[in-house]
Amino acid sequence: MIDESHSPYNLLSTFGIRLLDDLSALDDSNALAILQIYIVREFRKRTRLPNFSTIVDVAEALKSASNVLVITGAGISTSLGIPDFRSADGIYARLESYNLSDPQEMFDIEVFKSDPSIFYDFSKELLPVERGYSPTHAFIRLLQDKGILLRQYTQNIDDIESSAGIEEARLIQCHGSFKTASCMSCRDRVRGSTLFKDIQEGKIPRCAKCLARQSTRQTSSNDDDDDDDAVFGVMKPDITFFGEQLETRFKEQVLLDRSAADLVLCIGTSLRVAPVSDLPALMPPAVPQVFLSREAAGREYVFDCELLGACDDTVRQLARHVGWQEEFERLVELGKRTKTVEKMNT
Ligand code: CNA
Repeated sequence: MIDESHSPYNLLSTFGIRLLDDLSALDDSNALAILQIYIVREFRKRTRLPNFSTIVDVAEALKSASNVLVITGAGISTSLGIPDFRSADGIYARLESYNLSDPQEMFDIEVFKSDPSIFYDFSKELLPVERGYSPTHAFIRLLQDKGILLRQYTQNIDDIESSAGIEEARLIQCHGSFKTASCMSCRDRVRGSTLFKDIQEGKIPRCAKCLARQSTRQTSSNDDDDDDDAVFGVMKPDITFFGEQLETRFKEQVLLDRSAADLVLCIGTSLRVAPVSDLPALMPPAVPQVFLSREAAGREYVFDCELLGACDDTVRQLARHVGWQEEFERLVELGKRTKTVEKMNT
């Protein structure tokens, strides 16, 4: 395809992918999209590595690793009281109480534009209000302290990684985060925490600059076009909604990291949300891949080792096996104290 001797469409038939008659007149970009899905699916047919299946194997790999790639999801924050989406007590189980029929509506940019209160109604549950961090965050921080954290790709928007001290350069917040927020009208960007009080009180946070401009305009003339716009001056946390582009660093960094990673740890995620769910499949086959979560991944994929259970317990066991127990517990305590200090200040 690079030297243009094969079109995506021809490659589809070369790989034996038979399309429905309706799809026989695909243009190149659509054919490429389908080809991409099949290539990823092919990669996903990974063969388990020999002699790598137990927690001891993972511990040994950690001892010799220099570039650990960590993929995380909502499960690493549930012990802090932030619900995930898909667990039995997760946010999706309570959709009706938010008057929603489809979970995707929660993060749909068009839904937000027509009624931001829907998003603000449930998002108060996801706020990182007490900036502590979980033992799993502590473990990832320990990897960084040991100089072996290549990158953490987090799907989480709670920005607890920052509280745990994960350096910006080591962290890709694939779906953005509550760290900053921008005005839907003038794009002015502020610290996300400045919105938290309004969100907790059930108010829609507004942009001070736009409100000031609006009131000046209203006093000078009665003309007020902005009233028709449901999101005029509404602040939106810089998290990626369906219909918006993913963090730009994501794609570039994945390509660099895929050749450097020597161990992949996938923690506290159902692995159902693309493109993050495709990350393990993009790694070279010889790199050991470990899945640490409460239940099996939501998509069929061969990990070398699956350590199912509460991830805080699993990483504690891992730290013990590697001989990092003391340093790990010190960071865990620090995580708890951060929370206490915050509580004392409020
Ligand atoms: P998900 O689909 O809700 O899956 C979470 C997974 O974690 C489930 O399979 C659970 O079984 C597992 N899990 C829950 N608690 C634990 C625990 N203590 N130990 C081990 N495993 C546990 O969430 P994903 O992250 O996979 O999906 C990606 C979505 C979720 C992203 O778009 C996020 O923005 C979104 N989300 C983020 C947060 C947050 O930032 N804390 C909270 C809720 C949802």
